[in-house]
Amino acid sequence: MIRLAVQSKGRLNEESLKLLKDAGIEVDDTKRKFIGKASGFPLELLYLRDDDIPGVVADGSADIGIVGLNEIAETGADVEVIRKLGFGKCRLSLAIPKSMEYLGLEWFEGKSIATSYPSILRCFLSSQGILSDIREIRGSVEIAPAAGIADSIFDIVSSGGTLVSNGLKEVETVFESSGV
Ligand code: PRT
Ligand code: ZN
Repeated sequence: MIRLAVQSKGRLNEESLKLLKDAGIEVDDTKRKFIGKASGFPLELLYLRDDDIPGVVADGSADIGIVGLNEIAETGADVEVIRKLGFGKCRLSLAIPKSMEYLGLEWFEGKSIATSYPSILRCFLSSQGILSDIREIRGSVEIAPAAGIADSIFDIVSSGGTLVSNGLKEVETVFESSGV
């Protein structure tokens, strides 16, 4: 029996289950609980929050998982990426209020940056020799500058629409991600 960890709900859930379906593996999604069984294949599904997937694969609680590469990088979990999947594509970028002039990374020196990905950001900034005040927030990162919580943000960008509607502009792409 193989145990596969997938996101229980959210952006990767549907595509993860579709991948199984396309491979001829039926999963009873209507009775979704913590653990699900597949029919026609010796597979057990663990439905988890995406943040927890790298860890359960690393510690062997699951044999394999489907998760965003960004979560693997952020958690630093000791897992092997065996395949990039064609969905969940996004990037992690730095963004600042659109009225501000931006000439380069030095802009961030001494500034505060709100993010849910402090580890990836810390690693990037230190590689660039920039010292910033990283403020970890769990959700709605894009409202932080307007709310006066931080000068800028480091967040997931896909179409860029969320940044625009919050009066922000993307100035540096730091990390490219997809489902893996
Ligand atoms: O509940 P759980 O913890 O499992 O889910 P979650 O809320 O943490 O994650 P979820 O479901 O939002 O995203 C899961 C994964 O999808 C992420 O870790 C990424 O790998 C991937 N992904 C791909 C995205 C996006 N695209 C995306 N656009 N994750 C989030 N967004 C958000 C982003 O945070 C921002 O608020 O969408 C907004 C930006 O989108 P645009 O199109 O306006 O730029
Ligand atoms: Zn999450």
